[in-house]
Order: sequence, then C-alpha cells, then structure tokens
Amino acid sequence: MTTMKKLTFPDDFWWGSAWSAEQAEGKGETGKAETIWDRWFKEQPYRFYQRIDSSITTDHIHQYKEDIELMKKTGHNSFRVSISWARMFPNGGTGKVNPKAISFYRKLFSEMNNNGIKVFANLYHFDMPATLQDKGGWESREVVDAYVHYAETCFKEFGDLVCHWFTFNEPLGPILGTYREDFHYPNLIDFKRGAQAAFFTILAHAKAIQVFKELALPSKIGVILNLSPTFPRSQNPADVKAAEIADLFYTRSFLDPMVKGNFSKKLILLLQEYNQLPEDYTKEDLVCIYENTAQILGLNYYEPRRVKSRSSMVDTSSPFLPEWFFEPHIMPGRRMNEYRGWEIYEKGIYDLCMDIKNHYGNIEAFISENGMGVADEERFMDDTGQIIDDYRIEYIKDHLAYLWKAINEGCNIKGYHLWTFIDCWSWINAYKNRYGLVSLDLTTQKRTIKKSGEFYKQLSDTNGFRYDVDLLVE
Ligand code: BGP
Repeated sequence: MTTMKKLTFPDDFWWGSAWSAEQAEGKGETGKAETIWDRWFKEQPYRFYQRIDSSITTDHIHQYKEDIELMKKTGHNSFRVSISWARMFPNGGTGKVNPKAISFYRKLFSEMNNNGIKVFANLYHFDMPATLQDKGGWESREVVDAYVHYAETCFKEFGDLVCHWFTFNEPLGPILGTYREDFHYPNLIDFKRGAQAAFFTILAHAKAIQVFKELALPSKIGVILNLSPTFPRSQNPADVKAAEIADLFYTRSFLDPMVKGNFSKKLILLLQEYNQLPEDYTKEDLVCIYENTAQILGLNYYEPRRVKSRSSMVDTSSPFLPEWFFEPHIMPGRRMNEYRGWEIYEKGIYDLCMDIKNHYGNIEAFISENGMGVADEERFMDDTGQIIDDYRIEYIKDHLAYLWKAINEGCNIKGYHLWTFIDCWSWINAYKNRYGLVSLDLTTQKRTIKKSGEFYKQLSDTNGFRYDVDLLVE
C-alpha cells in the first residue's frame, strides 16, 4: 500500500545545518593559537586522510559573505557555527582577547542576522588550544577556569547577536577518542583519567551556564550530545544487561548530569566497583552541576547502538573499557553507510526523541546533526558540475518522516540541522567523505549547490514534503 501525504512541520521550525570552526574556517590572518589538531598533524601526519590538515579547510573565514548567500539559497533560517577558542585567545587559549577574532565573529553573526539566519553558537567543538592540553586538557581545573573565562568573553562580545548558545558539541567524543579508542589527541588509553576529564567537562558546562544566567541574556543555553538508542540483540537477560550497561556509558553518562543535574546511580556503582571513578571532585562541584543544567538540547543522531553479551572472557590485565561488559552486535540485514561504517536506521531518531520526551522532561530540543558522508561524490556529478545526490535526499526524508512522527506524538522538537552545509574537513578523515548540501572543489574553493541543496530549499520554503507514511513502522 502507498499513502502519500504531506508531512508538515511546526511553524518557525529551524531548518539549517551545522559545522565547526576547526573544520570550516581555515586559519586566516587574525592570529590563532595552535590547536591539538595542528599539533597532532605535526606529530603524526600519516594518520590524516591524504595528509590534509585543517589550515585551509573550507576557507570560510575569507568566504563567509558568499557562504551566507549560499545558506539562503539552500533554505537555511538558522545555522550552527562554533567559535574558535584558539582564535579568541591566540596566546595559547588564555591572556588577552583577540580584537581581530571579535571583529570576524561580529561581522559573521551580523551578516547572518541581516539575512534572516539565526545564529546558533557553540563554544567547544573538539578544538582545544595545544598549550591548554599541555596543562592537562579537560583533566585540569585550570583549563576549566580558562574555558569559563572564554565562555564569558563570548557571551559579552556576541550576546546581542546569538539566538542559542551551546557549551559543547559531543563532549563524549574527545573522552572516547582520547582515553578509550585512540582517535583523538593526545591518545591516552586510560579510562580513569578519562572519567576525570569527563567530570571536569560536565563541570565546565555547568559553570559556563552559571555565568550565562548571571548575564541575563535574552537567549538560551544548552548542549549538543551525540546519542544513539541502544538495542540488545535479543531479550535474553544477558543481552538486555549488556545493552543497559552500554547505554549507561554512552548515553546516560553526559545526558543525565548535563540535562538533569545528577549522575546515574547505576553508572556510579559500576565505576566504583572497578575503581574507575574520578577522584578530584567536591561537594561545591556537584551543587554547581545540579543547579546549572541545559535549557535546550541538541541531538546529534547518526546510527543506533546494537549490542550483545560478551562471548569471551575479559582479560582483566588489559586496560579497563566499557567493552568489558558487552560486544557490538553486527545485526544481519542492517543497512550501512559503507563509506563511514555507520548503520542507517532512520527509526532511531524517533526512539531517541521519545526517550528525551519520556525521561528528560520533554526539554526543548532539536536535531543538531544528522547526515550522510559519501566518498568520491564526483561520480555523481552531471555535465553542469552539479552533484546529483538522490541518496542524500532520501536519507533526509526518511529521517524527517520519523521526526515528524515524534513531533506528532508530543516531542518538543524545534528544528532539524543537517551535517553539513558546504563539504568540510572531517578530522582524521579530512575530505574523504562529503556531507554537504553544497560541494567544494578543493583546488579552486568553488562552491556548487548539490541537488540535495535545492531539495533543502524547497523543504524549508514549504515547511514539509510528501512522503509515503505506510513506510513508517511502529
Ligand atoms: C560528528 C561531529 C562532526 C562531524 C560529524 C561527521 O560526530 O560533531 O564534527 O565530523 O560527526 O563525522 P565524521 O566527520 O567523522 O565523518
């Protein structure tokens, strides 16, 4: 059966996309401190796809005016950037603020506002100034204080231009990458140190919100989390328990303290049992975290998490990891984005929104990232030079249909931001997988709207699209 229907989204829905400073701006001439990405590239260039670093990326710092025109042409009414800490404080992330950085961001944000594009500004997107990493990065209270000073400076300098603020993008990412999975500088595999860094990240979020509230700005502040609904392989109690534990580590770890102000008791008990709890924390820290929670929540959704119970014994002399308690379940028949190695499961966006509705007070939220990175997209270029990315249009529609269903069932979802706007630099994958609504020629920096960019404009103009609702499963 086919039941085609127009899926209409709420009035004033935020249509847009996101990217980050390190991935899109390029170094420019304002002055900028070395970041951990510059440092890591210097030390191990062979770990970056085609040895491409972040010095030029999408050169947004020079092309921002043209880029804002492209935002309009692709239907944006809102856009998330991150502010570069290293640009704001070029002397290693502390000291004197950089007037040239202030001038750049004020011009960018003003130009966006003048063109009807709401500014969503994120303060930290994986880009620690290297000097602060040398002081311990997120394991250090000194770095937390430096971050809060940086945050306060941004609130004061740009508070009149920003619609919504975010303390962090995916705070779990650097913890996972640095302390557990070796994809983030400085590549220390040490769970307990990671737990300390996670705790201080959460504290930094709370302290920034505390300062924000004192300034009484007209905007809201929140956080952007990467969340995946967790599914056990079966209802066998061992699989169910494995899924519960994975969920504690990957979902509740940041969501609970940053949104509710407290930590999952189950997670605390588990970490206590294995002597992995952070040691440096005070009662004042816990009160601060309790009193200063997110006012708005961004949800980055790419893939579900499927797990099963372990089939082998753990070697307890190996470094402690969450995987001591479960294994990934490679579900037969799953649909994959092979280029990125992520499963595509659109219903997961619905499950995630329902979890937020049912367990997190239905906090005001939006999809802050969702998207499909594809390698060698030139294959899909037509004679005019446009990328015909029908697969991306399908991907967006399939996810939006489940988002529409979630909204219709009462989820407080205010918008959808795609990853990403113009193809941008993807950390160690550099420009391998392209995610944009607009393609980028790396040699000339020429931007060309993809077919998905045209679709996105229509979607935003009409606030919806036609879809076969019989495809939506319960
Ligand atoms: C998110 C990050 C983004 C972006 C995206 C795509 O987790 O917030 O910065 O990179 O994932 O992932 P990747 O670039 O690794 O393909």
